[in-house]
Amino acid sequence: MASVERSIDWFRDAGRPHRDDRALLASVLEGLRQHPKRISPVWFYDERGSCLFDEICELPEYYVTRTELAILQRHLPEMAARIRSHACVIEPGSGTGLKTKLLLEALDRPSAYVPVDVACEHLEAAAARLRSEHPHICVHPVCADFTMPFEVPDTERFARRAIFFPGSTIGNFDRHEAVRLLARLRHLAPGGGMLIGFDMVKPAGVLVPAYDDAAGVTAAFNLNALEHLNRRLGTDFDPAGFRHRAVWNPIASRVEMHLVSRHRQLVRVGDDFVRFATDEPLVSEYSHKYSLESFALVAGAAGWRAQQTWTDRRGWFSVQWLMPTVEPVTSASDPRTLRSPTSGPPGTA
Ligand code: AVI
Repeated sequence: MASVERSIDWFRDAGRPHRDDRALLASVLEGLRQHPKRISPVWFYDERGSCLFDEICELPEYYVTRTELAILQRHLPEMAARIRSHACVIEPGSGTGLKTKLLLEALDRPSAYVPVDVACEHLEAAAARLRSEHPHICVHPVCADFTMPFEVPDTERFARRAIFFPGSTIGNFDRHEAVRLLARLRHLAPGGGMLIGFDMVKPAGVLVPAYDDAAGVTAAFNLNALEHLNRRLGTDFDPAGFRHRAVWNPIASRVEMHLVSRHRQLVRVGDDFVRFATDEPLVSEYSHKYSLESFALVAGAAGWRAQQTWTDRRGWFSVQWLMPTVEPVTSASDPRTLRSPTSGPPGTA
């Protein structure tokens, strides 16, 4: 449980510019003292990292974005029928990109759109754009960390709510975090549903290149986290002293992104030093892949049940319309029911 608390803290801390830097440093240092060493994937997303992520979404090897988009384009009328008319759409992580635009256009007279994101300026700018494109929809951006409790504007108190959570963002949380997050979102939409996209298990020969592309964009994205840390917290990581690695961990059912130390080195983190051995990995991201059954367990533990499932022909990605169950099917804190190893693969733990 402690590791769950810690890693949700990571998401929260790194996104908050007003957090005092010492607390942020302490949180980074805590991750660097784990075995294996870890940093939060939030460190990917500075200005450059966000551009690199956009590039990743266009890569031939990164099937995730285009597969989900194709499912949405094919089945949007059915999805819109599930969401029904006059809905208030809440989007954690506020992708104000193509998927959001397509969904809002497919819906019958949506009453409001509530994007939720910690990047406040970016959020306001995107909201202004959306308002001018869709003057009939009330856009209420909420500047908040969606992994923490947040309020939907009071004006939307009585609207039927639908959560839109695409992109397999849920895969970047371990199973216990995912249950906690989905349970929190369930309370946000009492009686409403959630349209969620998640990536599915597939051969390692497809998964690994998706996270280790030939053009080296994902490698640059991964290494950029170190530049971001240096700039934001004054650490002295030498990005040239690390190499990118993506591995498929079949036991935990996830792709892991590592930054592997090329040689023995010491890195200054605040007033402390962190020692890296040659070939020692620093884990920068987990991207969990689900089967329909394993996702049903996670969703069920959070009090959701799939009412409709859409997948592509290869079964690589799934979009589901979830509705709340009366009671969560399992206890979120019971590791036996979830069967979710959270430690690294043999050799890295
Ligand atoms: C944002 N998230 C769903 C991406 C993923 O596939 O886990 C992040 C990413 N990491 C490397 N490539 C893409």
